[in-house]
Amino acid sequence: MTVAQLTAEIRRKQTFLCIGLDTDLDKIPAFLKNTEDPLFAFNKAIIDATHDLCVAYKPNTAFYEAYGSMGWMALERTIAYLEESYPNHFTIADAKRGDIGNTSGRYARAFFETMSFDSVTVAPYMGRDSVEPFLEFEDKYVILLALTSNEGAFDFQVLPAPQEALYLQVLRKTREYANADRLMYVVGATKATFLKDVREIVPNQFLLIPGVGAQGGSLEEVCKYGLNNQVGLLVNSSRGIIYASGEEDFAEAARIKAAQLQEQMSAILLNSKI
Ligand code: NUP
Repeated sequence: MTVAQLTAEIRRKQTFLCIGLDTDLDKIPAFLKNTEDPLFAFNKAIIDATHDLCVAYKPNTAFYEAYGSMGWMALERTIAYLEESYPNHFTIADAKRGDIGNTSGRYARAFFETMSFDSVTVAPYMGRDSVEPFLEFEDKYVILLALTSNEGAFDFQVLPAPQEALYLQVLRKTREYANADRLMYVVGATKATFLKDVREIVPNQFLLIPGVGAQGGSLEEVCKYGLNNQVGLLVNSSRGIIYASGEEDFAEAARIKAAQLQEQMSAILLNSKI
């Protein structure tokens, strides 16, 4: 899926919602736990109930790795199901990888070839040669961590280094790695006001914004500072949607939460005439 196709889907569906599939066996409804592949059964029900309200799905690989080969298989089934049933959704492997070049190349192969994700999140700490192997895969996207949503982001990411904050230098340097249509950035919704500075350096790139919902970020604030004239945002909520109910009605409850966000997004797009 290209960025142009993603933008067209956002306009068509009036939503830039990304649903996080952070599927945790301790949190899914009890009746699913006796099924043959509970993680996949949960994901499939959530996807079937919400696909018209969002443009992207983001499984965080940690939630699958935690269960060993069973978890990894559920992740493979989930991405295959999305590709087969809902091919117009952008898929993000939230894996936060990055290593010396040949190792990054293997990570890229795992997510782009063995599984067919459209994009993967990458930590930029090891620099250009750790990111480039991911960029070698045509029509696939790298989403670099710029300013993360957690409190610990203030430990290093905002330190002056020395001219300006480290995360701003990360943006300035890494935007040379590839065009805006191959690189995206993570900026936490909990740091919405920082988006003003982010947009000065990367006006055209898509931003993946986690932190709305369980982490308390504000969609309005994010949009105020982060929207560009192509929309340019994917706003993720994981727990706030997928665990709306722990009972048999979990998928309908997830749909209601996703629909609330979709309605807000639609109103914002209308008001800002994008
Ligand atoms: O800065 C980041 N913050 C963040 O929460 C970068 C991320 N990739 N995430 C991920 O987004 C996090 O690991 C989780 O998968 C999701 C947020 O989930 P929730 O707070 O909406 O449940």
